[in-house]
Amino acid sequence: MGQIVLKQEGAIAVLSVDRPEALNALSRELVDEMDLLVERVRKDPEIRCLILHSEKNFAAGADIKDMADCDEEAAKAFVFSPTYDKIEELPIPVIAAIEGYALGGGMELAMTADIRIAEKSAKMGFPEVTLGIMPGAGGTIRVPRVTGEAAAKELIFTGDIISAEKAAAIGLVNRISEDGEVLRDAMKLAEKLCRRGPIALAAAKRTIRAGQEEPDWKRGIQIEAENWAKLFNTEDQKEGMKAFLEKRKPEFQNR
Ligand code: CO8
Repeated sequence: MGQIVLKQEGAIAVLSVDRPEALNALSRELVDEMDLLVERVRKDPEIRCLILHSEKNFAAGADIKDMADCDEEAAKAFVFSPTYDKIEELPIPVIAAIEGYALGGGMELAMTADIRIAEKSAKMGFPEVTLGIMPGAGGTIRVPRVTGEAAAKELIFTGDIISAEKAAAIGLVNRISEDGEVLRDAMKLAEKLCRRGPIALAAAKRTIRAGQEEPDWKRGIQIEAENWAKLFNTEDQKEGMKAFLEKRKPEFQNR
């Protein structure tokens, strides 16, 4: 216990792995702990943005020592996905701020975020095939979604560890920060998102996801129109538009 930490600064929560001796590799116990903290974030209406960030290394993958002796049954029991799905489904923006290595199950954790920022010298990749396995916590699903299939296949098939610059070029990260600045930049972005309407942000997040999963684009457009119209039931819509007309900044409610 105690290898994962949740800190809160106002409306922003920062979830960090604290296992420097193993480059923040993710053990099963650690992910169990993470699950409880993610649940806490989900239930706390004061939290409007979550940042995933760990000092020095984001996470060098799932713990290889934990997995080395698994057979198929034990591997089936070795699940990170429910926790990762919970993060992706949080009704608030999630930002991954990546320092050092983000590999395998570590990069899959970063893929649950809505926005990824990497520092200049960060190193990312999916080295699973070099260990005789493949990504197993959403990598084969979430990576092609953001990079397109061809870039995802190159990354996952080669197991290459790539630079922040290459990651940005294929859309794996949104942007690059100077070394040592990534958490500061993520906080700045989070502060901006916290000033936006939280109910509208949650609806936009839900609608973008629904659109990606909806094979019929006309149905996607319809879902968008329905979700858009529902926002006119909210105080935030009244406040946002009133504030615009009164030439002042809006004060949105907690989610
Ligand atoms: N698991 C366990 N220990 C690790 C891991 C890891 N993933 N990564 C690093 N460590 C440990 C090392 O064993 C070492 O420990 P010790 O000091 O006790 O020997 C310590 O961290 C420092 O590591 P290195 O000495 O290797 O540091 P280097 O700077 O020389 O190398 C690397 C850094 C390149 C990051 C190297 O450590 C490395 O290659 N690590 C493994 C990376 C990897 O292959 N990650 C993918 C793991 S598989 C995976 O994530 C599958 C996900 C599927 C999830 C599905 C779950 C259901």
